[in-house]
Formats: sequence, C-alpha cells, structure tokens
Amino acid sequence: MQQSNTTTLSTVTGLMSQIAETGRDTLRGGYTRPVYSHAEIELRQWFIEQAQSRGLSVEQDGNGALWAWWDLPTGDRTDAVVTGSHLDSVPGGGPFDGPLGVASALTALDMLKSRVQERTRALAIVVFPEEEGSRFGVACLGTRMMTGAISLEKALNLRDQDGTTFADVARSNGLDTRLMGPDPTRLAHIGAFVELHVEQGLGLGELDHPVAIGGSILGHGRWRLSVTGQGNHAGTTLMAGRRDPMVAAAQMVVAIRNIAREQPHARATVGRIEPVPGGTNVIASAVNFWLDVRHPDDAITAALIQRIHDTALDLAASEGCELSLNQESLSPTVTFDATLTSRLQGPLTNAPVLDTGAGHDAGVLAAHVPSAMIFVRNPSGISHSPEEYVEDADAEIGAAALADALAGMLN
Ligand code: HGY
Ligand code: MN
Ligand code: MN
Ligand code: MN
Repeated sequence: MQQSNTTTLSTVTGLMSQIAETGRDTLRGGYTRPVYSHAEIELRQWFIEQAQSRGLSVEQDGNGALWAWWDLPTGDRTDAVVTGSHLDSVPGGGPFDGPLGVASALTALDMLKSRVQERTRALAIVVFPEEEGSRFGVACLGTRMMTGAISLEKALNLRDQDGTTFADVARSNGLDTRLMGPDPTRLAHIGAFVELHVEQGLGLGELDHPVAIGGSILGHGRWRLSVTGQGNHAGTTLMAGRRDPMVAAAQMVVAIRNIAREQPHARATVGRIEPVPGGTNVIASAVNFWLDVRHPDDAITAALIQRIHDTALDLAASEGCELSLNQESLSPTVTFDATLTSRLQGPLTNAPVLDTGAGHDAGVLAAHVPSAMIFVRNPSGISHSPEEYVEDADAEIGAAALADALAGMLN
C-alpha cells in the first residue's frame, strides 16, 4: 500500500489509487478482501490514517465498525449526519464495491471542511464490517448486529470456511464479545445516513447520467441446502444404485434457474457449491450449496422458496438422497426515506431515482434511521466481478454530489 499523502491526494481517484494493490486476487482476478483478512485490516488501517490526517477522531464500536467523527466544538454527537460504506469484498470482486463509498466520503469531507463555516450537526464517516457476508455467510453482519437484526448468539456462532467462529475472529481482532450486539445508543445518535455506492447494474449507463438516488432495495435472502447420499470409491462403484448427492444437486441448480425464470423480476443464484469430501476419485457423501433469491415482492420470494424446496426434495428422493434447507438470512424489500431522498434531489438536480437488487448497510439501517443512497455510474453494469468500473470523472462527480447532499444537512 502506497504511503498516504493527503495534502495532495484529496480526490476519489487519488485515494482509490492508494489501495489499488491491497487484496488483489491474482488467481481469480479482482480483489478478495474478506472481513478481518490481512487485506481488509490493511484497508482499515488506511482509512484510520486518512481520517486521522483530516483531524477526525476515530473509534471502533463494539461490533467492529470504524467511526471517524468530524465533531462539533461542543462534542455533541446527537442527530449526527453519517455517511460511509464497507471495505470488505466478495471473492474476486471489483475495486469499487464498498471502497468507493468510503473514499468518496473522505473527499466529500475535504470539500465540506473548505466550505461549511457554521454547522449544528456532527458528521461521521463509518466503515461497517462484513457487508458482503463473504466470510461468515450473513450480509451486512455489522449493521445487523448493531440494529439487533441478528441475535448476538447466532452472529458469534457463525463460522467461516475454516470452521473458525466469528466470536474467535472478533476476539483475535481486539473485540470483547460481551460488548457486541445491539447498540441502541449509537443508533439513536444517527440523524441521517447516506451511503454512496457504485451502481451494480446498467441503470445510469442507459440513462446517460453520472449519479442516481436510491429508491428501494429488493427483498433478498440466503438459504443453505445440504444434500446427503452415499460416498464411495469412483472406480469400484457401478452407476446403478449410486446415491450421488452431486447429481441431485446439479439437477436442483438447473431447476432453481427454471423456477426463477417463471417470475419476471426474480433473481435466483447458486454461486457457491461445496462437495464433501471433494475428491476427484470420490463419489461425494454430501453436497452443500448456497442459494440467493431476490424479488421486489416478499410474498413471491417466499413462494419461490417453497417451490424450490418442494422440487429439491423430489429431486433428492429421485437420486436416493436426503435434503435439508436452512434459511441463513432474509431481508424485506426496503424503500429509502422519502424526506431524505427528496432532500437529495435538490443538490442532485435531475438525478434519477433507481431501485437496486443489491443489498447494502443503508438497507438494514433504513428500518431504524432515515437512510438514503447515491449511486455512481458503472458503464460496465457489472459488479461482484473484476469488470466493475467507474470513470474517474464520474467518481469525482459522485463525491461532489455527496458533499452537496451532506452540506445541506449539517444545520
Ligand atoms: O449481496 C449484495 O447484494 C451486496 O453486495 N452485499
Ligand atoms: Mn457493497
Ligand atoms: Mn457487494
Ligand atoms: Mn453496502
């Protein structure tokens, strides 16, 4: 990571260039920055340095989120204006998903410090942990813990792919599990939360506009399906009579795609599948895979899951296998705060209001504090991939738009 030199690099592209080598995934392409990995810890350190070099006071809350405060002279933090995003990524993700919101917040703060003389509200830049849920399986884990959207017990017992619990990882990163969980006091201090994020889709690309305001987030959930059969030797087991969970799971994945295709606005994805034990010459004894389903209508999401479950049970039985399906997380469709959204439309003149299929911490917070989002154009429309892209000029426009939005909220 390049040494930070904030006297000159107070542009988004300048800040993003400082972290361009952190967590590069040479195998998959893109970036792999799971929460509390070496890469994400390095990004946290970068953020702390950047914030402190701007005179912000930085603290880590009980759940591991970083808060950088541009305090009032009085130190009063009630009704604070908060912006920020996340620094963790999906495996092989793009450079902008998360970090763009953090870098834009730092740049917007530079702009605000040069032009806001009088203010009555403190401003904080926040970095939430485990937004992607890539390590422990539950997206927006940090905001779900802060708001109580997940029980502390369930959160602490989540395990990563090595079997390490979130509790152990949190403790080894200096957190006291007795202080984790719902944080109503901190939540009550947030007067408004605005998250800037790279657009994950082609809305702006087709509208030829650099920024948009978030309208709503599709309801979405994650389920774990476990198919169990009879493990055996690949060479000594004839095809007749096999109870191969890999064959059952493969049919389920295709069936899921076909069921989702029947609903025009549905999205259903199996992006992670793990055979047990996973040997080339071994008939798997079990196959675990994770399902991500999203739809604007929560009732249709529920109906889709029911259909998928019933179909998967039949497919398992046809292969002599067993099936268990467990819900890991479920978030209802969220519409952002109308008052805050209309306040953004002033400074962000003509910015379209776009719905998104991507989940965000702002979506979790929206049930508790007035929340809104600003999206920055991604000409590729692709995200959760190395092909995610933002033009330098649009990145700077995004930060200026965020500064304009926040400037009007500091009194
Ligand atoms: O999965 C999502 O929608 C978000 O990127 N965590
Ligand atoms: Mn994100
Ligand atoms: Mn993401
Ligand atoms: Mn987010």
